[in-house]
Amino acid sequence: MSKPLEGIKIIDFTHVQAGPACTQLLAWFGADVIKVERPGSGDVTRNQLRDIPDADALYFTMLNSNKKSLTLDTKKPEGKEVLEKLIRESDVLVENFGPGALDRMGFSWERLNELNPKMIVASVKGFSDGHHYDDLKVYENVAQCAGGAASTTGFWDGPPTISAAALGDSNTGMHLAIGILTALIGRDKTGKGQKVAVSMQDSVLNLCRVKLRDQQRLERVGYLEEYPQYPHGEFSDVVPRGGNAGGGGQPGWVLKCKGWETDPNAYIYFTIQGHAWEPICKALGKPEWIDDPAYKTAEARQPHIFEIFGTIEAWLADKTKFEAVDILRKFDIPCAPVLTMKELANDPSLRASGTIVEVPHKKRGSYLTVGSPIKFSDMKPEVTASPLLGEHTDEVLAGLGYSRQDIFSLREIKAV
Ligand code: CAO
Repeated sequence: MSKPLEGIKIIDFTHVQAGPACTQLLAWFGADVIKVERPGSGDVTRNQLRDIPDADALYFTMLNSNKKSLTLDTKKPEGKEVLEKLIRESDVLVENFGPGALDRMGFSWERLNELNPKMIVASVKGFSDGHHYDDLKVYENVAQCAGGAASTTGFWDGPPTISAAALGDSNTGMHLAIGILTALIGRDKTGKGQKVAVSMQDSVLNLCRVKLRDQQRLERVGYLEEYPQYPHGEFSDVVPRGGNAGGGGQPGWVLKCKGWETDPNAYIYFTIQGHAWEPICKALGKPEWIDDPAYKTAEARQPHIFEIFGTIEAWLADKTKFEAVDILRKFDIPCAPVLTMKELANDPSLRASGTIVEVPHKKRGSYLTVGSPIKFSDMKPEVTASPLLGEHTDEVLAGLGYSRQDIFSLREIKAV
C-alpha cells in the first residue's frame, strides 16, 4: 500500500527524544528518514538504560523505528561534503541539537537555504529564538518546569511535580511534525522551503492553556470553584496545584477500589458530569440525592464534594476497578480504571488496534513499542525495527553516487 509521505526524503539529525519522536511519526507515514549519526557512538540513547548488553536500548528502538541509519562525521570536511550532497536532494532536515550546534558545524539556516532553497529546516530547541533563555540546553523535566506544567501538577501541600507523560519531548516532536507537514503543503504553493522552529517551553505551555485560563479567572474573581481549595481553603494570586481534580468544569477524583490497601493502582477516575448526576445517584443506590437541594446542582455539591467522593469510595470498596467501570459504563458515567504499564502492554484492544506493537529486531529479539496513535481509513502504518548504527551507510552513500572505493576511503578517514 503506498503511503502519503512516500517520496519525501528527510535528513534526521535528531537525538534523544523530542526530534526522534517527530521523524519516527513521519517515517510511519511513508517518509524516507535517514538518521545521521556520529560514527562509533551514534544517538546517545542507543546506550542509555540498556537492558541487554551490546544491543540498542529500548529508549532508542522505541523512538527510531522505520528509519535508516547513516554514520557521518559532519565535523570532518569529507563528512560535510556528503551531508551537502544529501541536503541538495532532500525535502526536510530535522534537528534538535543544543543551541548554535548546527551553525558551529557550518550549516546555518542561510547556508542550508543556499544549498537547497526548497528544503524545510525544522528545529527543536528548549526556548524559542530570541527568548532570554535561548542559550540553554533543555531536557524533558526542565521544559515541564519552564512551560507551566510543574507548578500546576501535584498536590497543594507538596512540591511542583513532573508528569510521566513526555510533555516536553514527544509532545514537542508532535508539534514539529505538524509544522513540517504545514511547510510541505506551503512549499507546494510557493516552491520555497522555510524554517520551522518549535520550542519545548512553548509546546508544554500549549498543553497547559487551561491553566492560563485559570490564572486570568483567578485574577478576576479571586477563586477557582472547581479546585479542591474551594470553598474551604485559601487562594494566593497564582494557580494552585489541584491534585487530581478535573480541570474542565466537571469535578472528578481518583477513587479507591477493592484491594487498594495492597495494590497501588486499584483506583478508578470518577467524573461527576453535571447531567450524569441522576444516573450516578441511581448507580450508587442514593436516589434520595437526586432532588436534595444539598446535592442537586454542581454548585451545591462543591462544598462537600469530598464527602460525596467518600460515599462513592464506600460503594467501590467491594468492587475491583474493572468491575466498577463495567457497572458505571451502563450509567453513561465518564470513568476509567487506573491502568498500569503491565496492563497496557497486555491489553488485547491496544494490540488489535496497532497501538501496542511487537517488533522483531536483529539483535534484541522482539520488543514492544507504541505504534501510531493516529488511525487512517486508507493506510495502516506498519512499525519496522530501528536501524543498527550505520546499517544503511553504504546504501545511502551509493545512492548519492559514491563508488565502493569512495566508501572505503571515507571509512579509512573515519568520516563514516
Ligand atoms: N558528527 C560530528 N559531530 C556531531 C554529529 C555528527 N554526526 N552529530 C552531533 N555532533 C556534535 C554537534 O556538532 C555538537 O557539537 P558542538 O557542541 O561541539 O558544536 C554536539 O555533537 C552535540 O551537541 P548537543 O548540544 O546537541 O548535545 P548535548 O548532549 O550536549 O545536549 C541536549 C543534549 C538534548 C540537552 C541538547 O541537544 C539540546 O538542548 N537540544 C535542544 C532541546 C532538545 O531537543 N532537548 C530534548 C532532548 S530529549 O530529552
